[in-house]
Order: sequence, then C-alpha cells, then structure tokens
Amino acid sequence: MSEGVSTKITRRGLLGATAGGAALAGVVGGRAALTGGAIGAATVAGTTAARAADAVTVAPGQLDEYYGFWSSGQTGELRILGIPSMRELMRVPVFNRCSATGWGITNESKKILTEGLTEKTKKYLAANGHEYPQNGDLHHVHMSFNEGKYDGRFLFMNDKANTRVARVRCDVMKCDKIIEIPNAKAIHGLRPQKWPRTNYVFANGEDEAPMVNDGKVLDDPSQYVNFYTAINADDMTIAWQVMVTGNLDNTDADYDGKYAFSTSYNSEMGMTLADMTAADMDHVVVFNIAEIEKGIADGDFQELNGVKVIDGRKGQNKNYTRYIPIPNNPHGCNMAPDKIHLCIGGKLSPTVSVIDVRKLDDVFYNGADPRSAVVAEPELGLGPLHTCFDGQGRAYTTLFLDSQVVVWDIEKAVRAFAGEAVDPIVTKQDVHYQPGHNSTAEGETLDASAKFYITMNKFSKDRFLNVGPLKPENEQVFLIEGDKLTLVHDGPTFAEPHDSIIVHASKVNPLSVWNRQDQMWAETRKQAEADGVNLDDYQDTVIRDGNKVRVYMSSQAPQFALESFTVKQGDEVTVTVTNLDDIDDLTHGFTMGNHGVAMEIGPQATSSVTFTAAQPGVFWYYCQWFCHALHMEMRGRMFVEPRDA
Ligand code: K7E
Ligand code: CUA
Ligand code: CA
Repeated sequence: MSEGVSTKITRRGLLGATAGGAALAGVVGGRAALTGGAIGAATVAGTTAARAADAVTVAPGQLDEYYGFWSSGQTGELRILGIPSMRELMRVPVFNRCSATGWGITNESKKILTEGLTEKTKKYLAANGHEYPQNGDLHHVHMSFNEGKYDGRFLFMNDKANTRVARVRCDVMKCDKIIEIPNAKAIHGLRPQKWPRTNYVFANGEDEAPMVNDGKVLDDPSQYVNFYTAINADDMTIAWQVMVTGNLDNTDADYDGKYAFSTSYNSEMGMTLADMTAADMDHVVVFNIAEIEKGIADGDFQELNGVKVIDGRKGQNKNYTRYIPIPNNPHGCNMAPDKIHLCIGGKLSPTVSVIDVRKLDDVFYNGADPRSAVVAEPELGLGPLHTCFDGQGRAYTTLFLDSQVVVWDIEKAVRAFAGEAVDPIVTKQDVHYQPGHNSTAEGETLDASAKFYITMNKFSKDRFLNVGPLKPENEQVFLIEGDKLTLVHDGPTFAEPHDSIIVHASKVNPLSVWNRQDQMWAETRKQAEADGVNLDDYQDTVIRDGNKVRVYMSSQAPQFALESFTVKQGDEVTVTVTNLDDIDDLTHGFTMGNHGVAMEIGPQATSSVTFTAAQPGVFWYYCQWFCHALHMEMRGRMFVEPRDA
C-alpha cells in the first residue's frame, strides 16, 4: 500500500464522524489511529502487498478457481463473479426487470414472476397497473447442500421488499421459481438446510403484523406476530410455518439436521427505534425441526391462508422452539463448519455470542436454562454483524462501526469464557468502509478454506473517482496467510454488495447450449403443437386466431426466418422465436421497435413475447445481441394495417 498512515487516520476519522454518528466519532477515530499504525508496521515486516496480489491474480485468458454468487440488494438481481479475480461474469435477473434478456417482458419470465403470487397481492398490483412487483431487495443467496457441502443444483434467494423467495437453476443460471410467502412480512434471512440435504429452505419474516392482516387490527402491536417459514426446496411449496415472539432477522441451520436458528433484534415488539432498542437482551429462536414435523403430523396447527402454522411463541411450553437471550439487537447468524458453534453478531453489543449446538438437547428436553448453551461471548469490537469461517477454527467477524474485520479463535473464546486467561483475538484488519457481510471460500460448508477473505463494504467514500452524490460500494479481497490478512483488491460495485457465497468451480457445471426440451418454454411448446408448428424445425408461420396473431419464426445467424409479417391494428401479437443455432455463445435477440419489447434467445432456446399492435404503420424488429458480422442486418418489419382498411 502506497498510502501513508497519516492519510489513513484522517480518512477514517472523517468516516467515523459521518457514518458512525457524532457521539461515536471520538471512539472510532481513536481506535482507527491505533490500528492504522499497527497494520502499517505489519505490512513492512511481512509480505508486501504486491507479492500478495500475485497470489490472487488470474492472468488474462485464465479461469478463476471459484464461482462467486452475489446478491445485489435493492437492484434485485443475482450476480456471478469469478473468484479470486472478482471479475463480474454475469447478471441473472430475478426480482428486477432486465432490458438485455427480456426478464419481466417475455411470456416465460412473466409466468415465473406471477404464478407464485397470492391472489391478494395480484389485486394490490393490478390496482397499480402491474402484473408483478416492479422491484426486489435480494439480500441473501445460498446454494443447495448435500451432507453439509454445496451440491451445484440450485441457488435460493430472498426478496425482502415483496416477501418472496426465488430459485435459480445452476444448469442454465436462470430463475425458474418465485413464490410469495403467505402470512409473513418482508422475508429477510434465508438459508438452506445443510443436513442431510437441502429438503427445506428456511426464510425469516422480519416485519411484525396482525396474524390476519385485513385491517381489523391496526395500531395494536400486542396482536402482531412473525412467521418462520420452511419451503420445500425441490418443488418450492410451503412446508410449514412457525409463529414466533419478536421479529426475525437472520437465520442458519446446523450440520445435524436437528435445529435451525434465527436472530431477533426486536424481542421488545417495539414499533419505534427507542422501543426496539430498549432491552439489553434480545434473543435467538431455536427451531426443533423433528418436533415441528411431528406437531404438523399430529394436527397441532392452524391453517392460515393455505399454510399449516405451528404456534412456537414464548410460553407455549412445547418443544417446537426455545428462546436464548442474546445481547443486544443481534444480527448475523452463522454456523461454524466445526459443526458445533453457532456465532451470533451482537451488533449493538461488542460481542459475538457462541452457542454450542450440542447443548440444545438439554435445553429442549431436560429443562436446562437456554443461556447454558452459550459457551463464549468474546468482546471483539464495535458493531459486530456477520461471521465467516476458514475451516481451521478461526472466525472472521465484520465490525461495522470500527470498519474492521476481527479474526478470532473460537476454541480460545470458549476457554476464555470458562475463566482461562487467553485472548481469542488473532488480529484486526482495517477495511474500507463499514463492512456488512463477509465470505471465505465455501466458508458456510464443510469444505471451508483459509485462502482468501472477501468483505462487502457499505461505503466506498474516497476510494474511487467521485461519480456524484451516489457512490459505489466497495468489495475488498484479502489474502489469508496465517495470522495475517493482506489487502489485494478493491472493487467498486453498484448497489448493493450485500452477501456472497464462494463455490469451487468443480461443483458448478452449467450447460453451454440449451436443451431443446427444457421446461422453461413448455407452455409455448404446447401452444405451438396446437398450432401445428414444430418448434424444433425451421419456422416461418403466422397463425390468426380471432384478434390474436401468433408469429413463429426461427432464427439462424444472421437471419430471422421471417423478413416481415402483417397484423391488424389492435391485434394481440405473440412472437415466438427459436434460436436454431447450436453453437456456444451464439445468442440472438428480438426487439420490437417502439413497443417496449425485447428478449434474449440463447442457443437452442425458445422465447416468446406478447404485445398489442395498437398503432398502424411499419415497425422494425431487430436482433439486439451481437451475433454475426451481419448482425445489424438481422432485422425485419411488422406491418400493422389500419383497423378500418
Ligand atoms: Cu444480510 Cu444487511 Cu440483509 Cu447483514 S443483512 S449486513
Ligand atoms: Cu442475431 Cu444479432
Ligand atoms: Ca432489541
């Protein structure tokens, strides 16, 4: 790093005042100054940043060792990066609309975006002129597991804004299911079951609301509840829900298939900031999966909007849930790959609370005090949010207010809690700035490794050229070498580098060309068969069906099978394009001028789009994915005849 230590202190002091709040500025600035000096000395004594950077450099033309799957927060898409290079490889639209691929425009994507919505929500949307939510807030993406390791089948992700959960197929890297979660409000934390495999995806409802939210109860929080949801991962249906006390923030599952966990920052059920932060202790809810399944089988549930709901609120005296008191507005919930320790970020408390999951049986069945499962609570720094692991007994916790990561030893933290005079902290490293989530390679699995550390920072401040009041956020990569972290990469990113998982490339094997029989266009295929059109062969057919017109055209670079087609003003036109090119990386597109219509058609794929030809005239369509030297010429005309002609 060429940057002088004194500059760093000034910048960090400034940051403390703006992001940490005036009251904390002195504390944060002071800590930063000390740490800045210490890190500077360590850099001189140890590996140079330049040599460390070499260790994660991926030369042009070389492939990365890992896939990174990134959530994009309020942008609503999934992003795929190459790791460790941090090259952005792909954006997969999920909860957002996409101009390049036609996600949200094609019939195939609209089916996925609408079919999982509740009738109520469809009504709210229709009143606003929409078929599906126009935004999404994608916080957490996680891959399906088999025996504690990634299995390369699916990615699951949440939409906090519209209470949805989506699934992406890893064979084609496209979303194939989106469901709205009934009863719950604002799905935030999301994790797949790790053991024995991902049968369930667990999803947390963050916002409190009346159990039946029909306007009869409004400003009476004593009647509000929250819902924990288990989704059947294989068919994306709701398995069951558990009603809980307090709200739900983040979640994780154990490596035994017995328990799942959620943090709650609002055990107070407060509706104001002051009320939500009133208590010193909130809690982690522990869900006993076998007991919940038994309760469902025994009929101990109520049915609410088609979902079987178990009552797991405090004071139920059943074995569905337990509440473990945790300081203070806790946030992150991360299960260590040692299969034993669950780490809860204290957020307003400078501690991480460590729960030994082997002690939970006693809490459930032998009346042990829930706090007896807490086996360590190291004081790590200000604003601990999320923890990741390197598979070697170390934990890496982001400190939001300190703008640092703290590396600490889990076993030493347990010994210190038991009274031994050991310091669990291995090192602290500055990050830039205000980190939220963090990742190590496969760190949330039994394949966790200690190669590199990625921090997703909410603020970039002065790290990049100024692009106006809205700044990029910043993702940083550190090389892990024993006790030392060396910064090797800064990467600006558009909203929001919320969370990521890092998956070894050997576990992900996407296709290069679509399978012609793919389910994605099954309905379109059915309609084509009814129209006597073979989607697997050359197509240049126009079918008139009342005021509906169905246009089938195949495409092969650099031509559409139809140079033109004719419809009447007011017709509902469906254009189905099949890309008959059977070549890697040869994607065509179809954009209809002045109609807000575009779609991607990958090699061997079929896509369709429906629109109304409202105005008479000549309209050009063209291929918008550069496919050939004569790509510009890959176009044609739609003639719209005036209605009374
Ligand atoms: Cu993953 Cu922000 Cu949604 Cu923590 S939560 S930062
Ligand atoms: Cu086909 Cu451009
Ligand atoms: Ca609280």
